[in-house]
Amino acid sequence: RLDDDPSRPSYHVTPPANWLNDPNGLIHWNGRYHLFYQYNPAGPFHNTIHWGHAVSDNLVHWEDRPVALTPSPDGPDRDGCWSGCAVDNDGVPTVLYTGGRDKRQLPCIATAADDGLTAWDKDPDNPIIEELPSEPEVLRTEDWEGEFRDHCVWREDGTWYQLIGAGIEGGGGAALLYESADLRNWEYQGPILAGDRDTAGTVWECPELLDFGDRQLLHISNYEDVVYFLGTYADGEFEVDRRDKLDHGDFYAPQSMWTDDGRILTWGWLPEARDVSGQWDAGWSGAMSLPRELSLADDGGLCQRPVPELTELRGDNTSYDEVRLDDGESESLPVESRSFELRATVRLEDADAVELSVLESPDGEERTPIRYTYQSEIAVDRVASSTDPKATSDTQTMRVRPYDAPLSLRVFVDGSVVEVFANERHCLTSRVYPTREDATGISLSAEGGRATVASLDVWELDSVW
Ligand code: DQQ
Repeated sequence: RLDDDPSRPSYHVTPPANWLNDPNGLIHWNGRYHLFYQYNPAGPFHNTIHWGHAVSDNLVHWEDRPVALTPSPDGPDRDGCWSGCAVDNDGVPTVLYTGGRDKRQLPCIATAADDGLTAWDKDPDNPIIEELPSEPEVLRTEDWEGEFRDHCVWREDGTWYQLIGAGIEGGGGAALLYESADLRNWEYQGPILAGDRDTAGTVWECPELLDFGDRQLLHISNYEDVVYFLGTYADGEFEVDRRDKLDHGDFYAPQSMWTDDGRILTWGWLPEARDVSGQWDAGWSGAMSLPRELSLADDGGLCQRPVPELTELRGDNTSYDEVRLDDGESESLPVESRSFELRATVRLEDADAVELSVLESPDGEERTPIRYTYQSEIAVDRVASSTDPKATSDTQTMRVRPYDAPLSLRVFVDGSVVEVFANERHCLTSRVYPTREDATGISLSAEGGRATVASLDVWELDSVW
């Protein structure tokens, strides 16, 4: 593992070196949590994608496993083994993924050859779907004979169902439904939901349907954002009653695992926010988000919280019952770290905003402020995060609810990751690249009035490897 780079996260899953993108094939199998991911072992760029593999007994500590899927030179996945999911087919762990070959995207299937899920047998009949659906017609581009990929598979009353992400000719993205008795022969049923191109993107990648009992959630990745729709899914149709983004920052193509104890855990790809030459210099690219537990609140909204297991990583603690801030006053915390969790309750009193600045150099040349304003907005300001011109310098924002109560904030800083959870509902993840060794400070300040930060804790977090 590359590990001497201060930008390398230590408690977010990363590839041992080289390139990582989407989480794939998430499965809790024989008591172990398996996380596969889009991986290029040849370098820190997206090409000839394999499936990398990491495994954990407790969702906290991870171990690298050998590459699990490799493109077959003569197979339908010759150009890449793209995203897909895993299911338990009556005791046979099975993955469905997209093979790329020439200009085609071809659904493939493979079954586990060992209990550790380290080797997979690809089905000789791959691809399992060859014809593109014609109603509605799948979008063709210069690069692709059909935008038709990524798989979400589940079983209901003995029948298998599958969603494949697509783009529709003349329309927007869509999640297409298929049905099968045996995971190999699939019958097309039509879109469960299709988006309006202007508001939901031209292609939907990595669709996933999650069941919360009487309500369902469908999320899709539309090249820019991960949009989720909450509502009800029945008889092949998704009825939307609300929609938002799963994360408002650098987070893409998430996938979820149903654990044996009935939880829905979601990981997303945290792409880099530095240019390709910066990634090339680093020798690695991409990290996974923390595993997030998804559930529905009493008011029907979506809750997202880091899995409770992560508290096991907590080391040295700095704690305050209360920090009172006057207008313009700034308070530095006695912590120097690039790898910590901060938890606090923020009350604005009569202030316009409270700023929590992380990865801050003593002179403030490099710093990443997380600003909470009276308009109930959280902004992660990357304008001064790094003096490296290869790093993105902008501001990412999200709205938080409820508007009138104190804000409960959890911030996870890890090398180049700043992952923010607000009110256990809204997430904003940013990638930042301080260059200075002393960009490890944390400070708090208020603007335009007084504010209180209560129950403030900072824990240094250990590595998960
Ligand atoms: N990444 C995969 C595709 C998917 C995209 C290729 C989303 O299967 O559509 O690496 O990031």
